[in-house]
Amino acid sequence: MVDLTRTELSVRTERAVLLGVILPDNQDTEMEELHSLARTAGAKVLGSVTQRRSAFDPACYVGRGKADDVAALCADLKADVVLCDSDLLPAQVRNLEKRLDTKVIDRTELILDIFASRAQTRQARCQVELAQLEYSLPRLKRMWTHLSRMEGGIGMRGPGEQQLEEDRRMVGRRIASLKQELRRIERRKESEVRSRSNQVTISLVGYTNAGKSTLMNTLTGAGVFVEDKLFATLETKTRSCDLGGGREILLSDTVGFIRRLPHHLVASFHATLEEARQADLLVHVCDVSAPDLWDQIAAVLGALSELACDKKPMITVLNKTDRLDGELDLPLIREKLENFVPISAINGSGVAELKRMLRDFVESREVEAIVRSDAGDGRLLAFLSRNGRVLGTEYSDGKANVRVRLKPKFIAQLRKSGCEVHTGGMAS
Ligand SMILES: Nc1nc2c(ncn2[C@@H]2O[C@H](COP(=O)(O)OP(=O)(O)OP(=O)(O)O)[C@@H](O)[C@H]2O)c(=O)[nH]1
Ligand SMILES: [Mg+2]
Repeated sequence: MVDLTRTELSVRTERAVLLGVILPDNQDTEMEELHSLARTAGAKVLGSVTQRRSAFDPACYVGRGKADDVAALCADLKADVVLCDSDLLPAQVRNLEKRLDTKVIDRTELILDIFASRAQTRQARCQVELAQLEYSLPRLKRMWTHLSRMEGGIGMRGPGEQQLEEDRRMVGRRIASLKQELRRIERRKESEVRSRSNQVTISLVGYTNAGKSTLMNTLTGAGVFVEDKLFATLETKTRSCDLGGGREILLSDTVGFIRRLPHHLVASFHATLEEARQADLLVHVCDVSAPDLWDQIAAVLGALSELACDKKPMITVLNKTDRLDGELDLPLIREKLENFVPISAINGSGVAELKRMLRDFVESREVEAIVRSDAGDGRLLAFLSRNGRVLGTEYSDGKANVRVRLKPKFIAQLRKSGCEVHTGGMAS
């Protein structure tokens, strides 16, 4: 009998069997994605079993007959773990583990494990640990021995229920302290992002592995990490990007999305996605060579709406055109997308067109204005050159007329502080 206490959720070196229920509206490609997730997590995939059903079995996820087949397969292959393509209820995990006599990890736990193994900054580590504690807590019997060390040592603990209670309290304290730390980091991040608000900020968002980091490197030469695995990027990176024509923007590379994104992860990665939430424009990077392109697009749009940034202006980048065998189905794409551009971030085709679109966007955000001020008002002049593009200055009657391109919000700010500002294309 294997140890079913689920003390170790990591599957980094485990021998795994994949198990999926295909519901009537699910795609077969989802098992391929589970395979990628398993591979990314470091597991060795030995086999894969699916069952078509109209609903999950409430007790065991798959039917009992199927569960017995999987048990035999696991014994044959000497599997250590069964990775399920869905999120299971705590009782389903327990029942399935008993029937299969192996550890069972569900989809959210698998994704959390990948995030845990990749988190590098203090913030990412806290975010993942919080998500793991909140998600796994009801699914565990006990795994908190590692926490007792962090909490300063609990010593001998009682058996059974008493032990469980103690574990829960300890976990509760750890969750509270992680939340506190994350709030601190989040406040710092927010003010950091806000302080940059004088520059146009653009965020690369999209499905995991679509090529966001590759495009970031192409546009900025930033040298960020790229890998043909899921969730290569966990931390947002922001770099300035020269679009030509005197236009510079801030570009951020963000963490990728996936369909059925674990809700706890979205919540705890809120701060990481702060850049996307504050961005003036989203560039949605898609892998146009993916067989499930439209499902991926829908998953990203769903996640963006959960983050309340689905109303932002967006350009869709159809990346990896170099991998297409035939032509793009442009009429279909035009029907579905408003603003798109096909590119290859690897060989650079279409990138010039994307830059032109980004430049157009930046220019559309600014308004030309004439600001009248006392000629010696150094503070105002400094404000204008910091927050806009000064086109020229004329002096008359001891006044300076500064012609400047500015974001509308700065014009409002100037007017509010009593400054005389003229807009509306006048040159006089
Ligand atoms: N053929 C081809 N491959 C590309 C292109 N852009 C990116 N890739 C490859 O796609 C894989 C994923 O690229 P990344 O840039 O890491 O993707 P990402 O969207 O940042 O992924 P995550 O950070 O994991 O969400 C890498 O193997 C890249 O080399 C492209 O235009 N053409
Ligand atoms: Mg990336």
